[in-house]
Amino acid sequence: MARHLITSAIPYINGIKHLGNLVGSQLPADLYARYQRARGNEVMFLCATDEHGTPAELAAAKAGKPVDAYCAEMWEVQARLAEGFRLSFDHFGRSSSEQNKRLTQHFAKVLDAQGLIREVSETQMYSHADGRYLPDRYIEGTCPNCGFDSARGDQCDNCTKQLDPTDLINPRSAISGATDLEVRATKHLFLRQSTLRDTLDAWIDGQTGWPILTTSIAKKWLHDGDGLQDRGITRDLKWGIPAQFDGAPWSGMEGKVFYVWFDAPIEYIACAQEWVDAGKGGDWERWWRTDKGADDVRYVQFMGKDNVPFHTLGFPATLMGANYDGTEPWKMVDYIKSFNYLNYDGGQFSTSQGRGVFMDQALEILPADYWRWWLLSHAPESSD
Ligand code: B3M
Ligand code: ZN
Repeated sequence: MARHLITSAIPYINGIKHLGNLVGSQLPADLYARYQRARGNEVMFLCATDEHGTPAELAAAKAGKPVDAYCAEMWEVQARLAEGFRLSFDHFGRSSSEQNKRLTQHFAKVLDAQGLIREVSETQMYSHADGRYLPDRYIEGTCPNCGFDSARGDQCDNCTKQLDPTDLINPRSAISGATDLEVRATKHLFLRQSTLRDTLDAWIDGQTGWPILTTSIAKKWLHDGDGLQDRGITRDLKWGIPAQFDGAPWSGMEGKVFYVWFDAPIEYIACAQEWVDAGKGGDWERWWRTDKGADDVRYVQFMGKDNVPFHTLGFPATLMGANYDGTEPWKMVDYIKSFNYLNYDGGQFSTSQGRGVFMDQALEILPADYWRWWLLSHAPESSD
């Protein structure tokens, strides 16, 4: 009996997901998990909510709720909708769990011990109108790469380029629209991804049969322009995992949290720990540590194309970096299945604009199996 570890990209907590989100990650992952179980294979199928960072803070503020209460409520809503669509997760976790907090802080400590973290003094946008720093999605502007006028501070949704807020042309606050922004100095931890560039490049070259969509996006960010840049893994936010070393203070990082894209993929592992702590199983390491039984596991990830850079470069850099000296051999992904966008009425689905059909509405219209069949038979594999 072969063993299959399967993860779906973990949806942001900031509202009910639309059918475009569903068809690009959770639904095909569920199809694959059911297929492997039907073949008699042992399956561990994990998903969770992605609860940190600016998407959560912005959505909670809009709903007028404290962010922790908002997340708890929305986790419940997303878990019920997943049941409604018959998504057969072995566990549906939360990136805000204690398990993920401990594991994320552990990775930061190990990466630092391997010499892969450096402190960087950098500049950040401060908004006088909003009385706060504006990291990531708190800021919008024109993409310096493709000219798209609604690029966010962390990434351009049009060309997928990863950005820093200070890269944006004509930046504005996503909260108030204010443009009286001041550039201020602040200190952050950076993951020295550039050190791992050749290792990552060789690792991707060594994969056979990956979808061209996956490898082309990974190769683009490895080789285009300045290549793979070191990335800031902390933020000046209140909500998130405190930037500490295995729970001990990290001098200079007081009041800062880890960047959501640092802790979110680590939740794939923490989710298996949550599965154990929920009494559903006894051993998570045989899925995640190759020195503890995971060497014969086949690990497949599912995601939309906008998530590919973080899964082909960012998260592998975390895992490879933690094993730089060979002491923490984490299970690396064997196959990354990525999807183009499902469009709605000639344009993109949009959560922020409420454009499209959302999971709750869909279930009011038709039973889940109709949607499952239609979406999976129209999955956007070769183009949007
Ligand atoms: N939450 C983005 C998304 O929902 C992000 C995925 C994280 S996967 C570790 O599309
Ligand atoms: Zn762009």
